[in-house]
Amino acid sequence: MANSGLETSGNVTSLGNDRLLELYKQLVLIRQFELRAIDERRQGLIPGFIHPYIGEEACAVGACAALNKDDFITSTHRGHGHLIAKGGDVRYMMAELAAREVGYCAGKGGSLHMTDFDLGIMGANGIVAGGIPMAVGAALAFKMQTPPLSPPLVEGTEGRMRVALSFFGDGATNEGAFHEALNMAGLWKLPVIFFCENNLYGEGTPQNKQAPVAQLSNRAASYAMPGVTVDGNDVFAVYEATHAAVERARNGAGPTLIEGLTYRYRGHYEGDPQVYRSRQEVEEWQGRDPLPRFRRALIEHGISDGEIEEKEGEVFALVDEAVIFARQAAPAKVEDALVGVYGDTHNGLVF
Ligand SMILES: Cc1ncc(C[n+]2csc(CCOP(=O)(O)OP(=O)(O)O)c2C)c(N)n1
Ligand SMILES: [Mg+2]
Repeated sequence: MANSGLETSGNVTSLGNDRLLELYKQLVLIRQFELRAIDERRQGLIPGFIHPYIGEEACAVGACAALNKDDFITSTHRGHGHLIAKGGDVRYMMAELAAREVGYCAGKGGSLHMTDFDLGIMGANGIVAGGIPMAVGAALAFKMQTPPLSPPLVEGTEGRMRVALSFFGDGATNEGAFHEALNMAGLWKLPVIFFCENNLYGEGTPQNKQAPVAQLSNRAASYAMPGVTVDGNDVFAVYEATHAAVERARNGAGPTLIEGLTYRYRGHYEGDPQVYRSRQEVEEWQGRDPLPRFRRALIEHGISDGEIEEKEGEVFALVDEAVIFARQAAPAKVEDALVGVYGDTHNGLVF
């Protein structure tokens, strides 16, 4: 789609069929994890809020496919998909949603704060645009550490620039933090990728009532970086744009703003009455569902129905296991509420 100065270099077919099947598994896992979490919440296992990502899965999966394990991401209030695509463990995620002490934040953070530093996940974030400056900080550290001052997490990557990728919504691009972060990243040519998931709404406000520009990638021009708009429901398009941005960042050429056009099929939060949009609009977007679309692409690549169904079976088993894990785990204890607040450790993590 629209492009200003970003060359695409990642050839998605070079990923190979095994990798394509893994990406499909991630798409299905994100969706099934959330459908199950919604169901378990109704039945009382999960006490807090859930902002479902259903419909937007291709953004997380396509973007994270272009990253390495030791690259970092920041996420949002709609973060389950980002965590799963970066390798998050659905057992600890479900346990966190259920406020269990084995959960990602010891059962104290819920959906909005899940973090796994070992996987480069700097956390979901309840503050709109809050993760964007954090990614810029990580990118500044990566730039200062290249060649690395300490041994790299992944062997054989000495001297290679790590990158940070920040996921955020269309609404976040109207926050001051977005503009300040892009300004600094553009000025210092930091290895960071800004990934805007434009799902057309910030809560119940349509995007055209919150921003004076229709194409949000145009905002990149103010900060001297390429801006590109892609079909955010197409894993291939997202992967290729992100791959190009990552190459650029690793080579020291600086940041990129990517806008993925997508749509959430459920409410802003689970329970949202959704009075601000029509059923017809939702159905139109459901016709562009990223999952059946990627499934068809796999068949075109010569992958069989049987191989695909095997992956789907693995997903159902993982989600079942996650629910059993969460149900059987001990609840977080009130007396532990302040543990981890002031620089002590929990499960080996320094807070
Ligand atoms: C700084 C800040 N302002 C307002 C809110 C309340 N809020 C939570 S989500 C949201 C909408 C965000 O829209 P967008 O960035 O497009 O993300 P989406 O929900 O569409 O994924 C708002 C306003 C908040 N959490 N933080
Ligand atoms: Mg939005």
